[in-house]
Amino acid sequence: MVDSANVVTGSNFRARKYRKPLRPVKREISCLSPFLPASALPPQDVSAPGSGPKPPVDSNFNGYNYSMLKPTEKIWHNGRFIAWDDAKIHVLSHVTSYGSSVFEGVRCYATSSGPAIFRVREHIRRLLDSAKIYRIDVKYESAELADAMAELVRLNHLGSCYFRPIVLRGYGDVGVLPNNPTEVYIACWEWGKYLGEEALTKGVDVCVSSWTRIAPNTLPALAKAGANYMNSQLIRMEAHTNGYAEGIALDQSGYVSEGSGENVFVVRDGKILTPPLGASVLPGITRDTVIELAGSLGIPVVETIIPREMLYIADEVFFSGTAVEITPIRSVDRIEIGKGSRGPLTEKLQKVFFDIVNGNVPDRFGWLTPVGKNIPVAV
Ligand code: PPE
Repeated sequence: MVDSANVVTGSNFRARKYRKPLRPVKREISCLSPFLPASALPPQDVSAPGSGPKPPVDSNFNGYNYSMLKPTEKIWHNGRFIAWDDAKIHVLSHVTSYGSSVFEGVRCYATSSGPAIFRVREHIRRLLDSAKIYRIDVKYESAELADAMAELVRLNHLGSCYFRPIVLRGYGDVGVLPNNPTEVYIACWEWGKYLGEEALTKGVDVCVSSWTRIAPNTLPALAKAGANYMNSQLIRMEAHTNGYAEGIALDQSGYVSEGSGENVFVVRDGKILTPPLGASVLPGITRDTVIELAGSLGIPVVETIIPREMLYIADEVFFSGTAVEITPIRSVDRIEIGKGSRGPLTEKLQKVFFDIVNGNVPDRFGWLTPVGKNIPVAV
């Protein structure tokens, strides 16, 4: 059980020795609230995910499906397919001490004409952009990486899956200044619904995080780097500890940035708003997909700074991301959004999105790359 007095989430944390007994205070429960009534907390261990008792898998309360990783046969490593269990690195690899990795998350959908990878070109482009920002030299061409992904789906006999391409600085010298070989891995496995099965239809409860998103010119937000996810972990663990599915972080200026692993959209008066790339957000490929789809439906989308309180008064709020796809948000800091359920625009966007990725309608944007045939993938 969590001792609510020990949950330190806000800036008004008082050192233990000065702490007086708490007077009962009536306040909104949010990630920024330093004091939480015990009744508001989930009956579970608050240690890091992966350790200690795990919440029930079917629970949408904290919205995390812990039984996600099912090993497959093969992983691609530096141009070769190796066994799942052989995809290991040395503990003194540069990445373990210094967080020097860039990676991707990509989905392959089971369409009526076989498995197809969603926006593979854009994902590989972002991977190589992330590597370039960090001066990591990747010696593989985009087409080679895309072919490896298609081949992996075939070798692992998967209908649908999630890919994790990772570029990392490996084993060599020790020291911050890198003098280490680059290792490139691509793994894939079957992955369920990121925030729980019901998240897509019912929506999730989220909070505004007490943690600020990575500030400009600290860790570059346009790069999908492993190190950025230290900040994401703080956001996610805090949300989890306080009984929310996810946290939304504000940027350095206090404007809405993004979730620990998702972009954020707000709907108000028929218009869609999303933070600009300058608000420390990842240039999400699903974000771009939502913008394209909304445009094709004639719904105006504005990339603009969003004050925190706009979340509370929005008609709809939703997340986008490869893992979460398009997930409605039904409350923020326990304030109901709209009617407290999935909103009509969110549902409309989900419908066109899933119709395309599931192959129910023609792929008019050219977003799907079928893997069924053993042909080179053009990138
Ligand atoms: N912001 C962050 C911080 C982020 O990690 C993601 C993806 C997005 C936005 C959305 O980007 P895109 O997937 O291109 O639409 N998060 C990936 C990793 C999730 C994880 O838990 O690991 C993902 O969704 O695959």
